[in-house]
Amino acid sequence: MSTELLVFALIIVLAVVLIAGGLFLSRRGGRPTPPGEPPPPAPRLRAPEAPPRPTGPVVEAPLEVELEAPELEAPERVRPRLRDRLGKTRAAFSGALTRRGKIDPETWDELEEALLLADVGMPTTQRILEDVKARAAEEKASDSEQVLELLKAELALLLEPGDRSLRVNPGELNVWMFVGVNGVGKTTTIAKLAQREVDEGHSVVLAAADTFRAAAADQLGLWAERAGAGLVRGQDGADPGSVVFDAMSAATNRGADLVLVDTAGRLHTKVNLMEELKKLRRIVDRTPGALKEVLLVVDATTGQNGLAQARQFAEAVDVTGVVLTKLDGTAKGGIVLAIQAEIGLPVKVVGIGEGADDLVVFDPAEFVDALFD
Ligand SMILES: Nc1nc2c(ncn2[C@@H]2O[C@H](COP(=O)(O)OP(=O)(O)OP(=O)(O)O)[C@@H](O)[C@H]2O)c(=O)[nH]1
Ligand SMILES: [Mg+2]
Repeated sequence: MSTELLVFALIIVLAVVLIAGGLFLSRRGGRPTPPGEPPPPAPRLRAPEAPPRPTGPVVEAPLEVELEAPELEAPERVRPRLRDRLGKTRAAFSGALTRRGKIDPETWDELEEALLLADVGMPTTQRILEDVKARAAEEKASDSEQVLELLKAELALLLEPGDRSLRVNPGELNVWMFVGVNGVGKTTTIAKLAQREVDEGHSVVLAAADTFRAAAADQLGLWAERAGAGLVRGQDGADPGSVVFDAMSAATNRGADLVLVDTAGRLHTKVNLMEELKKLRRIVDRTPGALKEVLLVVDATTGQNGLAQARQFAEAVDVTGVVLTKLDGTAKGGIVLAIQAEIGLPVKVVGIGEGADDLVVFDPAEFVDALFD
């Protein structure tokens, strides 16, 4: 064999090795994208980058500002479903018409009992019953299956009106205030919403205006860190108004989108505490148009007492909507209907657990579906 032939054979072997190596490496790089299919999105492993620190003089002592959002690993989130957490209220509602068949006076008694058990409250229960009875007569409904369908339609209709959006106008300072009695879930709700808003790319500052309860600001600080939000806090016992003022200045200086104001829990019957809340609102109102939401947080497990709270808070600070918490552990979910029908306040979001993701935007149709098997 000549030297030329040997060289030729060597070149062929080298070419085969190079092509095989190339193919192997491209497989390691992942599934090739078929023509016409968009490339898969890159996995998001980090929280959005923290915006720069404020440039101007922001906050005077003794307030503390932690605006550098920490870089956190953003875990994959699985949003819980309302239906899965509404078991107890559903049990109360689905027990409504256990006796299937022809409508008789007992059908209506059963329905009334179920609605009251689910804490819909007497006035709203009566209103629902009257409407369903009238529709049943109109449509000449004769069996309980039809009544159940009419009931669903009536509940959806009752919950339909109301603006359920939580507003964040781009390019301006937006403030949401959270108010309510003690222990209803204000701070937890702020944490959940902060997480959601940061995930949506908003720059968020939490204002720890609960300076009354020791450790309240620490609790908020922990949540701020987890969510990648900034925090403005005062010392225990400091004037909550100054915390709100400084949080708004800090947010303006850093160009933040949203300030979430955590207020101390207070009894709706305590006049001086309700006056303090009005004052906080006035401080936010000094920046015209900044206050987008005043959210009343109501604990669903307190049932009808939530209505009295809603009335007093709405009167004091002009509430824009309700956050109904702890819907996961109660059969009293019917309070949603009472709040809407009797106070005219839309439930905007509901808390269905203690974790950062346990919050869902309230959707009337989804709620009504979730109430029945
Ligand atoms: N099961 C359940 N628990 C909740 C929910 N929301 C809040 N909690 C719990 O309720 C308790 C009180 O929550 P906080 O957020 O501290 O309530 P708060 O209104 O800020 O309380 P104060 O600041 O003391 O007035 C905590 O144990 C929370 O984990 C919810 O949707 N479901
Ligand atoms: Mg709190």
